[in-house]
Amino acid sequence: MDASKLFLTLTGASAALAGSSCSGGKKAPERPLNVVYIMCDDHSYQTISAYDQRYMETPNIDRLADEGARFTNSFVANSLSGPSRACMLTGKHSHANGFTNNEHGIFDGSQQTLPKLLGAGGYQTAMVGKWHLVSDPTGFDYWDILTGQGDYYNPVFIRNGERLVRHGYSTDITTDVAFEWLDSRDPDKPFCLFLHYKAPHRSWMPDLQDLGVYDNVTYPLPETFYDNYESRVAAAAQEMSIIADMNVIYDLKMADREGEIHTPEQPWLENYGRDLYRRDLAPGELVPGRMDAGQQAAWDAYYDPIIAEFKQADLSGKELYEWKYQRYMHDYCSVIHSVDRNVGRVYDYLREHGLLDNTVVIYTSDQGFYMGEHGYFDKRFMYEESFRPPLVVRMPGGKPVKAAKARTRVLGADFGHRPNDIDEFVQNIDYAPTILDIAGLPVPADIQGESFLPLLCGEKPEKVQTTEGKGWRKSLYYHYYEYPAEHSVRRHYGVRTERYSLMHFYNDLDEWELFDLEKDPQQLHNVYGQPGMEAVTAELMAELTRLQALYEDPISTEI
Ligand code: SGN
Ligand code: CA
Repeated sequence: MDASKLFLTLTGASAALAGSSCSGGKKAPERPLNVVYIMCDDHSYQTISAYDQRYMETPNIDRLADEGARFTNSFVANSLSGPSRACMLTGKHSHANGFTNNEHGIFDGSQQTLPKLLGAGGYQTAMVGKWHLVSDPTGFDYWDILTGQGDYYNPVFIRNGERLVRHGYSTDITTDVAFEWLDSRDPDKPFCLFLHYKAPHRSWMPDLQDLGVYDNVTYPLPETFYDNYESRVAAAAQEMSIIADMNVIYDLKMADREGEIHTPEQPWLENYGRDLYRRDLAPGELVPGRMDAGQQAAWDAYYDPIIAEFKQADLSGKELYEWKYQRYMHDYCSVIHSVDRNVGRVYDYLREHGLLDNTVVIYTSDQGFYMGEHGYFDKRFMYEESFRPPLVVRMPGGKPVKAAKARTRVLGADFGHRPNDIDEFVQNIDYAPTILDIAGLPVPADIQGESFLPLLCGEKPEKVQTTEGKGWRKSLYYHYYEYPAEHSVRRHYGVRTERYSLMHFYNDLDEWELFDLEKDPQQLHNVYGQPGMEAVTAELMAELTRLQALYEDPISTEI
């Protein structure tokens, strides 16, 4: 192991455990520490009120941030579910852990992973909820996973290899299963619980109790909703546009009981009946992953009048586009309402069982998501909204973190400033080393991420392995692979520094994009090749090359 890294590992862990800067000089947290790692699927920072107050309130997630830290420069290495999960489990970029895309990936469970390292260090580990890595989980004491993407209603789980259907709503059930495991664990050993919700993945089906919860809200249209993609070829070539690709039946649930609906602008919808958007729904007996008759009646009671009104309105053009945006936001935010409630349940469980003072709670998502920015839904791009997952960490004892003074500017997103913000660049390859560090366990040298526990302890790291010169890392590497595939986002890799984002789209395109996030936080103007950008471009190219060499990315279309 790199000596400086070892030093950081030890100082970080000891600061946390000795309760110095992390506990404000008060009573030290009991050791060893437990970890509850909560990860949603596609949860945008825009729909967490700790980050953005425009859309909805998330008091339970906000409380975690208030009682610890809010990360304002948190990024992923590859903005897609399976790859993101593999990065988290291994602490390595996609090419190094072998799981580059959802379509062809099968996670190699024989490799070194976080749960195996925790287990060897005396921890109990459980993986509950969305897994999405195709092969069975390895290295966990207990696993109870949703099949594939998972279903919202009456989902199928695989519990330590045994298939079973659980009745109810996915987010609630996933929390219930986690509680059952927590209740049955050995109380004398520390634990790490991976609690992975399927919500709010497409097609954004709310819990019955939350249908209509935001019906009186009109969501502000993002400024870039009607982006014309001028100067950005790949940005235009995608198929994740709310206007062009979001389906009013499949995504927005607008098939009536007769089964057919179509609009002049989307005649191809003619062939789609209610079964398409209702793949989670079926009349009659309980079918795994589908609603039962009672659930369906409650669903229809809410949707039928909306469907009738939609048919009657016969919208087209901008009226239709903006109606789609509103419907999308209503569904998505209603799904998050349930997630936030369940985060509250987890908090209450920890409090009621006396675990809040010796447990670190992490809340994040497998990637960021578009809430209509650039006209998009989905993720995948290295553009800011999908590159940035939310990340908040509640520290044992619940005191706001006192972040060290050296701050990185937050460009490309407008979060305002809070005293417990950690503005340094972190990435999901950092989660494994951070959790090992929290556990007081050594971080193997081949892990590519860095422990950010020192940042949570208010320390200024002297040096980390990915940085030339002093201090914390100053740039991030990104690589997205899933193309050709759904949504048609081209393969690309790139480098993000405090001010700039440089990316190269390759395969059947050969396009570079460069954004000055200080002048153009919304990334509307690609300045690659513009006069005056030569020196900056050369510097960024050198940094990109350095990172590709450091991480040993072969840049091959074969992977
Ligand atoms: C599904 C969705 C896509 C989504 C991918 C990946 N289509 O294929 O919209 O991009 O998952 O999402 S759907 O018709 O099945 O809803 S990921 O978060 O799992 O990577
Ligand atoms: Ca996802």
